[in-house]
Order: sequence, then structure tokens, then C-alpha cells
Amino acid sequence: MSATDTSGSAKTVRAFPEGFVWGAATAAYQIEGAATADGRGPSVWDTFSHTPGKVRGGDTGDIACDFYNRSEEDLDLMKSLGLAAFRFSISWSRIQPTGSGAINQAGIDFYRRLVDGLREREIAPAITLFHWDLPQGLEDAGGWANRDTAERFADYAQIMAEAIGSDCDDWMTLNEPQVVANQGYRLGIHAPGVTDDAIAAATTHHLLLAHGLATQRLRSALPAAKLGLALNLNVVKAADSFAEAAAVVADAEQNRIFMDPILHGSYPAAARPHMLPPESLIEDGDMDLISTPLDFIGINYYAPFYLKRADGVVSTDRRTPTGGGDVVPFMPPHLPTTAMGWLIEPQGLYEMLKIVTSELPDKQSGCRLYITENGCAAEDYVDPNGVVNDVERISYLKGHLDAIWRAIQDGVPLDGYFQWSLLDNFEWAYGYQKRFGVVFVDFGTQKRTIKQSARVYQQIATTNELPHEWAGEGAGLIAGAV
Ligand code: IFM
Repeated sequence: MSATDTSGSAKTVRAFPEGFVWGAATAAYQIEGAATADGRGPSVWDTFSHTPGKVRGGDTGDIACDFYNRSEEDLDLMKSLGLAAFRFSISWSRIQPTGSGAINQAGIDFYRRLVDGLREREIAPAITLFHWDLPQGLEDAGGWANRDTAERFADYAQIMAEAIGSDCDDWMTLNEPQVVANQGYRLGIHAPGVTDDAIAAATTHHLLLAHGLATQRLRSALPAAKLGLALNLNVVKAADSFAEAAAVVADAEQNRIFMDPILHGSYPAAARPHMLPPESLIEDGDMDLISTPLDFIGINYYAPFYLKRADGVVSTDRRTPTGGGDVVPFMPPHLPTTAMGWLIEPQGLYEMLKIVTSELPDKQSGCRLYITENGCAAEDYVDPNGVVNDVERISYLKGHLDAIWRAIQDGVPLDGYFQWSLLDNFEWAYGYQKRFGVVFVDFGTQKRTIKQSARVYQQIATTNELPHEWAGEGAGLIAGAV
């Protein structure tokens, strides 16, 4: 689409639909700190991060960004950045210190103040109920392998709906359940550090059940709210024909193991049997509950996965998307990577949006999409002039926003985009080493410095269109950017 600007020269306008939501995302354990304040109980991430050797440098979320004590300052920051929405998660163990039973009023009060502060600044709250920090009390009782945890989650959802629901329109039950099951219970590289295929498979089913039960409770408590969840989705591509069959399996285990039950009420047949919950765990009615119609699917997109034939060297690495074998991950040399070593391919986001759109079943008619996370880690630093010139992140943003704009033109029902993340924060097993924020945090002083990417994002959020100078070829890649 072309238009003419006030100087009379032609320019390309790439506007987003009116009301498109520009937000930023965070999670409780990654930013709040105040780990023992005001009656908060321990979560599995407190236990895990305090276990020697589990998190790089022995970092913990004890202080993190101290958001619990600095939320007013950070709310002002969000306002100054022109954000229309703030996605945050609730620390379950602030609300119910052991995950069930009595409510800790101080925890409710914190989130009440947060929601009020957002509303005063005309920033919409977008709530995630579970972003990985299961109360340790529930883990001690069997964690997600225990069906009862799903029921406890539904109770907690109802508590939050009653406490703050009247002021919150957007709710996500779970964030990236695939990561919880896989990294937390199968590979043990995330809390609670379990390495057991059967427990991971039970976790998969009970997380989905928790989502279904909580969705029903939220729906009846908050009939006008918009309900969804955030799934981590990666397009999986075969770099050679030998890897094609393995790519189907990897797609099933990476994406469809959660997406198919939610959208279609069934587990993907292509996943290997040990990844799937046994029939004995699936009770009558479970799959209907799990596929309860939603208002939106949140997509957390970071990178594609490429697979190729293992030329002679057979991998035994269980962390790979294929679990090792004669097909291995492949890093196409033409694609740059982030500071996490993740491939940068904005077209993958476009493709994933098209795939999810094409799979929305009749049962989910009217279901919309959000990008609930997208962003990159970079080697950011404050330069001698006090500036954080994060050109790699601007480049990443440019490519991915171009991709979502194209997707919308091509019919994808996308209503918003949340940058991951507002602040540099506790990046799980990587501790504070990996910086994903559009705001730099000095973890020694807690000083915040707005990065250049945040300035660009602010312009986009306030104009609702992409910068004109971004139009043209090569959107979004700095070759070799780390
Ligand atoms: O920091 C995480 C977030 O908690 C979940 N999605 C991916 C992000 C980057 O690794």
C-alpha cells in the first residue's frame, strides 16, 4: 500500500488494524524477587535455583528485577513506552503458599495494586496464571504427575477470577506447557529437575486437564473475559528428504502434543509412544474439557528448528527435537543466530501463524491469535554515553513485525503482539546472563535503562504502523548478529 507523506514524497505505509494491541510480557519468578516477602511460599523454581549446579552462576530469583517493590516505577516506564497491554504472570505461591487451602491476602493485594496501577495508566492487564512456578507444596505431593494438581489449579484460577477478574479482560491459563513437561520433567534442565518419561507424559496430560478445568471455572466466573493460553511453537523443517519423517515426529512432539488436544481434542498420532500419556490416565470427558472453546491462542515464537541426516555421527543427545539418532538438528549457515544460539528466521513466524490459522476447527470458530512472546537475547551493555544500542534486537524486531504484518494481510486473525520481554530478567537455567529485555536492568543497582529497541517499539506502539524506513528488501536480518 502506498501513500504520500506531508513532504509530498511517496512512502510505504504498513499499518496494523485499528485496536491492534502492542504489549510487553514478563513472568513472576523472572522479575518479582521478594521471594519470601509477605507470606509467599516457595515454588519449584526457588528450590531448583537454590540447588547447586542447576542455574548458571548459582543465580536465583530471590531479588530478580525487584519488581515486587518497584512496580510503580516500572508501571511509569511502561506508560512512557506507550504500551497498551502488560502480560504478567501470577505467582501461585504468593496466593496460596503451599498451592492449596488458605489464601494469603498480601499476595492478592499485590496483584490488586498492580492491576489498579495498570488501569490508572490505561494499560490493559493480560494475565497468565501459571508460568512454571508450581508451589513446592504441590510438587511434594506429586507435582503435575498427580491428577489432583489440575484440580488445585482450577481452584486457584477461581480465586484469582474472584479477586481481580472484574478489572482483567485477558486471561491465559498456562505458559508453554510443553517446556514444563519436557525441560522440567523429562530432561531435568528446568525445575523441578525430574528425568522420567512416564512422569513427563503424565505431566503433559495433567497440565492440559488443568487448562481445561481452569478455563471452565474462568468462563463461568467471568463470562465476558477473553480466555486462552500461550503455546511455544516452532516451525520444524527438514533440510533434506531423509529428515522429512523425523520432522513430522518432531513437530508432533514439539508443537502438536499441546496444540492438537487444545484444538482438536486428541493427541498427535505421530508422537513417539513414550511421549504420550497412557490411556489409563485419560478419563472420560478429559479430552472434551481440554478442547473447551477459547477466545484466543497465544503463540510464543522465537525460532525454527531444522533437521538433517546425521552424516555418520549419530547423536545420543536426548535434548534434540528428535531425541538423538540418525537425524540431527541443523543450523543453516545463511541464518543468523541470537545470543541464545537460536536461529533467526522471521518467515518461520509467518508460516506458524498460517499453520495455526488453517487448523482452527469449527469448534473454535471466532478464536483469535496473539503473539504472546517474541524477542531475542543479545549481548547488550550500557555504553559510555549511557546508551544501550541493541541493533541486533531492532533487527530481530524488524523482521518479525514485518512477518506478522504480512500474515495479517494474508488473513491471519492476529489481534496483538507482546514483546518478550519488558525487562532483562532471570532467564531460568541461564540466570541473569541472557538479556531479553527492551529495558536494560543493572542487577547490582536495579537501575533501568531504556534500550534503543524500546524507542523503536514505542514509535510502533503509538503510531500503530511500521517505520517507513523499514520498507523494502531484507527486512530484519543482520547477518551474523549474535
Ligand atoms: O524467558 C522465557 C520465558 O519465560 C518463556 N518463553 C521463552 C523466554 C525466553 O527463553
